[in-house]
Amino acid sequence: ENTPELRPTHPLALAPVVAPAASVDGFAKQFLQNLNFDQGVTLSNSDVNDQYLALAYTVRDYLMARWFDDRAQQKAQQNKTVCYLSAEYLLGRQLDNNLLAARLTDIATEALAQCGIDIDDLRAVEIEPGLGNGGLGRLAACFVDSLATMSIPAIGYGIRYEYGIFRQAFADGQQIEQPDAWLRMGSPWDFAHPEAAQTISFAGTTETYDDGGVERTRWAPEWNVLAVPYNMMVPGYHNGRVNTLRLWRAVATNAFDLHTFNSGDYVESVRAQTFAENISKVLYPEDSTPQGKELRLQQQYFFVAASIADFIDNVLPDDFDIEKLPERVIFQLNDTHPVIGVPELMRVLVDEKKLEWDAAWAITQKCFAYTCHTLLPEALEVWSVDLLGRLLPRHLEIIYRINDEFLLEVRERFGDDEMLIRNMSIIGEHPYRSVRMAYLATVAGSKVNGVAELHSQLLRDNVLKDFAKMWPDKFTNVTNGVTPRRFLRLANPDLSALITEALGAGWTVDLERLRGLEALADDGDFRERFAAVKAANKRRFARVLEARGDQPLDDGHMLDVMIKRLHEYKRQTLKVLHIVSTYEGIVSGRLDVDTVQPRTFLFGAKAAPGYGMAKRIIHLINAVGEVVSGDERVQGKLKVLYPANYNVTLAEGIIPAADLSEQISLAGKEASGTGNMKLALNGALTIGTDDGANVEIRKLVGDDNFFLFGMSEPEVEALWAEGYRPADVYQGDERLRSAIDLIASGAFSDGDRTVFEPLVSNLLYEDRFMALADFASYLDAQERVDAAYADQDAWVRSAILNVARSGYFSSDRAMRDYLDRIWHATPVS
Ligand code: 475
Repeated sequence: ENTPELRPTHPLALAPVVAPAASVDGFAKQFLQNLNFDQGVTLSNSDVNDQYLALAYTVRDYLMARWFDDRAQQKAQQNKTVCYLSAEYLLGRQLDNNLLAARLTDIATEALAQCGIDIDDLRAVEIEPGLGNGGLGRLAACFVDSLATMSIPAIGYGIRYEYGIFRQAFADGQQIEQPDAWLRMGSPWDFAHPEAAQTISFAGTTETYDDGGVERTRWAPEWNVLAVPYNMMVPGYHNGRVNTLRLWRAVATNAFDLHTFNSGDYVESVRAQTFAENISKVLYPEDSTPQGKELRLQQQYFFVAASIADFIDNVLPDDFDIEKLPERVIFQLNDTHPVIGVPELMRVLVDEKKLEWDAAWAITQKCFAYTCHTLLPEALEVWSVDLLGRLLPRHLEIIYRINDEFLLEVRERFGDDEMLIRNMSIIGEHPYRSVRMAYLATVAGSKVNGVAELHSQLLRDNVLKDFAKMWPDKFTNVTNGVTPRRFLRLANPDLSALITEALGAGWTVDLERLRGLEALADDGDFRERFAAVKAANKRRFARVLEARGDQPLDDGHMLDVMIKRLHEYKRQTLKVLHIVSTYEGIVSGRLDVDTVQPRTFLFGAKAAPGYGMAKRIIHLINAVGEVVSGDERVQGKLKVLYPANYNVTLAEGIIPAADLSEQISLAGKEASGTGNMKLALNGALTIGTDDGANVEIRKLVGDDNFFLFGMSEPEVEALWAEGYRPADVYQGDERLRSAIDLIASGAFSDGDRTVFEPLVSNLLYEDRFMALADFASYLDAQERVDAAYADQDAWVRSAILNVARSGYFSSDRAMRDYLDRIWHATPVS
């Protein structure tokens, strides 16, 4: 902005930016140039990381002109922009996705081959940016992909954590965490813009002052940090568009050390800068269980305040009339992590832009919408008033006023029902005074959505029922989706080729076209080819395991996968009980080993480092795996695989190879799930409860192609109401008793009965997620799975129908729903 007006005369400076030639020669030339002049090595001196970086720079070079164009057009058109505010983006590797989007895969492969390089070797060295925990973060990554592909003006805003989700390793079957130094070998996909840094303030005091007869408030903060944006390209698929993901990094200001810490000790004041830089240092590894730590609130305010300021200062034109803000932006709140943006926008409008409170509030309410991703009460974020008031004193005042006016509205509407007022208040009083962020988001947002039909209904009926009564139209549903580019086209190239051969190429951006495969499910020839693809994917995944040094994947095994965060409500324990029960059946002679369907049970899951029970479950899975896989009496029929450090890259290997998808959460607990969609889309059959998006998957693929088991959500409620005693279930079911007894006996812990005792007694005497109550039904469903798998031809038919009927779960469809129901933004023309 402060660059003086340039007056170039050189013809090159006047010409438009052009991409390198889209040919093998053009690519090779650009690649070698980047290797020489950006990496500073010759081809013969370069190592694989040099080559990977030069390749990444080259891909970038092809996208650059489009990126410039897109920004210019968006600036010119002044369309409404979707600003997706998310503390997490679980992106996965970038290279292949960007090659695909820019149609460069073949050219790049050939150009590198002509340089003597196998592109697969370069693919392998990319470290994925793991800037998220699980479903919520991966969803954000799918959404920005779809927005770019649909030419929607959108900016993803988030945090550039220096350390992403920890790397998981196992020692004696137990999880250990290692830091994820993902930036160590370079980060070729982002661009730092220190000149566009925002100053973000914290703490201090507020005071009122007389502003020409109007009383206003100002905030005198105590300390600042700089938020430096790093821009990443988000290329649309084959549409020539490139959107931006803008991630903020915290950097100390000069004022920071001088003002607050300067005591004449230079070394100490420089050292103190790390305090500020800690804000973007590390991703909190808790999934679905916020910890209420001060640094986390700092992170949240840091990125949201920077994003709002960035949008107003840099995206809007200089002379913009701020009262028109809702015409130009919608800030979508990805769960409650960015909700502090609500009082921040109020502060900007009232204190800085000097709008009246009511006008500011009317604007703010139109500019935000809130997506809730959970149903677990413990996952609803609250901040103690103490902490929030200390860190953000002005924001706390604003929250109080929002609440006062909101509660007046409640009284007007429902009378002086003090119980109701207490229940709906944004400020909770027990066990300590706190700000309920989900309530603040609900009061402030123009819309509130859940992420699957059942979830949205439970939000309306339970978690936010008083709010839904007050504002029925505020509540809506948008069922989640996944990007077909990454999770079908890239992850499953053979199936993609088969689909393209059958249906033509358009399905990648119009996934409902997969319906065309339905007719082919009855074509024996097609079934054979489909089965051959699945078999090839298993072999490919077996090679991935081998390269990682994991246990092998045996031929002829059904691949039964449970891949998701380790959490009690997801019930990995129920899966373990099935494995143990089958094993126990074989060794006790109850089951004839010759009739047992060979199966490999594959787990992929990280546990939050502080979540003791989840870590114990990991230990149990590994312990059971070691015994079961190694017992000769099992004759190799049952194998348990638990490759460490499940991440997006590993998921891309597992999902296309999977036969069976385990979606076995207790009904009413899993908001949606998205792995369930990815697996169905790749032809795995689901064994699942009526929970989250499983409900919609089952409706679409049909009961014949889905293994339903377990209590429904109303049945779960009824059982709780009546009094659930898991020990009674244990007593009444011999198979269950044998399985649990075997674990309790120390059979999986070298005879040591203490190791898994806490887990066993939790199941017997608490079992919050009712694994025992659903056990019998689960085992029955697993028997149906075995019977169905024995008829391979029928199984493959079901698998094809799963693919054919999963088009609805494209994140493109989810984006259309957000656009129609919430955002009302239109594509760039
Ligand atoms: C749901 N993460 C899935 C997915 O909608 C759903 C919470 C706090 C702090 C850090 N991360 C979180 C989540 O709550 C989360 O990932 N929720 C998940 O969102 C996308 O499919 O059912 O559990």
